[in-house]
Amino acid sequence: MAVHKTQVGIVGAGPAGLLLGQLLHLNGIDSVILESRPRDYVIDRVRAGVLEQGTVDLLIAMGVGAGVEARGLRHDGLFIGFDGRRHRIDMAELTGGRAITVYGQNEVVKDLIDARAGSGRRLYFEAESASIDALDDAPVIRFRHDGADHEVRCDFVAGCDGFHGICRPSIPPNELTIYERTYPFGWLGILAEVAPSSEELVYTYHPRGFALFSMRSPTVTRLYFQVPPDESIEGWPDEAIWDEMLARMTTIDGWAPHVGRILQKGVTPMRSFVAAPMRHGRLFLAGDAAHIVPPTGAKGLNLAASDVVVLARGLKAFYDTGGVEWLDRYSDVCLRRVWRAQRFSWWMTSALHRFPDDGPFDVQRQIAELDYLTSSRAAMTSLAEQYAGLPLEVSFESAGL
Ligand code: RFL
Ligand code: PHB
Repeated sequence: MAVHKTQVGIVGAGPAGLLLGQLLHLNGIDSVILESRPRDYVIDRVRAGVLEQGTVDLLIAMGVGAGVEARGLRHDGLFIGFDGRRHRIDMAELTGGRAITVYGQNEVVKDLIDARAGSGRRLYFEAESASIDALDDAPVIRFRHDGADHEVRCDFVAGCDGFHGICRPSIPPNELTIYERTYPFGWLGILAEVAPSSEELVYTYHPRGFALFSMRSPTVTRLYFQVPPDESIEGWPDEAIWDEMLARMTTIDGWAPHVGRILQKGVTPMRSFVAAPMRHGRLFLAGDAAHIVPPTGAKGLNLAASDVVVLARGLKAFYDTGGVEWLDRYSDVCLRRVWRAQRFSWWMTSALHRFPDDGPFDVQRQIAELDYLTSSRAAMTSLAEQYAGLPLEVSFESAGL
């Protein structure tokens, strides 16, 4: 049995685990990161694309912002499409200059893995954590790596292992309250090798269902549309996908996505989920391990980032002074932001999707809501400030940046 000793054992090398590892490193706190998947799988996995202003500022403050500054696409606004028209919401003008940046989650993860390598701190790929024990006093994480049994002995465990990880299930069920909603649809998403036909995102409400126009770079378009939750991707040849995209997104004035070769396609279910509290003994959950939002608000990755800033602040205070006040407040501080993002994501989802049981009344109500949203400055400002991101609860300085 190989034994690894460290201050913080981090399970999962997604955005939450990698960001936390780097924040701790910058504060001189050691960690070991365990990731069940191979390095290339973690980097190639296509997921989120929208970074809030605060997440971009965080990457820059952490010294890992060179990629997002060079290749990130700053968007000052977004479009809401319905009734065959696109309506622009000028986010920057409405929020005093705040914006979002399109930069793939896989790019963020790659930049952070490079930074981890540069820090000389330990990160094991293909190291699947099997159990965590002794969470009340001296935590131990057991994992398999290179055909052998290993264990990490640490002061704290950060459960950054996503929705399907082992950290949340290792908390006794009677100590957690689960809040959950599943939606009667999923998203079929594609990555296409073609220049985006709009410089900003377009969220479309259509009688056939929701559709979203996004992008990854000046040569790669990312598109989604609403499908039944159990839809099989095998039933969707590329041509049928393009027909459906164009049917939902083409506007009266002739705007439509450019069609190109599909590089990747898949179906994602949609759910809202919160596990509270986000802490048990010396285990702290962060990111998707503790909460899932439907992707309509583009909040998942950004919440993972805000959680770990709060956690880093608490761990820094502990190692600086022995004080546990910030660690004790971790769950409450995070959950306030999590619930506001949940509410926003639920609202965006409800406003823009067709619900199977909805009748003509609901359709007219939805159109009236979108009409109000795109014509009232107050309503647009509300969307803009939430989409660009509500302020973080703790300052970067207090987290040692
Ligand atoms: P992750 O990224 O799931 O990382 C968890 C990591 O833990 C590993 N793991 C284990 N490692 C060791 N031992 C075990 N037993 C383990 N079990 C699991 C996993 O392999 C994995 O590497 O969670 P994290 O770090 O909390 O990050 C969360 C984000 O990935 C997620 O919230 C976003 O991708 C959500 N999301 C979006 N968020 C945004 O902010 N903006 C967006 O535009 C956006 N679009 C999206 C999205 C998610 C999507 N999908 C596929 C769910 C679009 C889509 C389609
Ligand atoms: C994406 O580009 O993948 C994306 C953009 C906005 C969303 C969700 C996903 O709301």
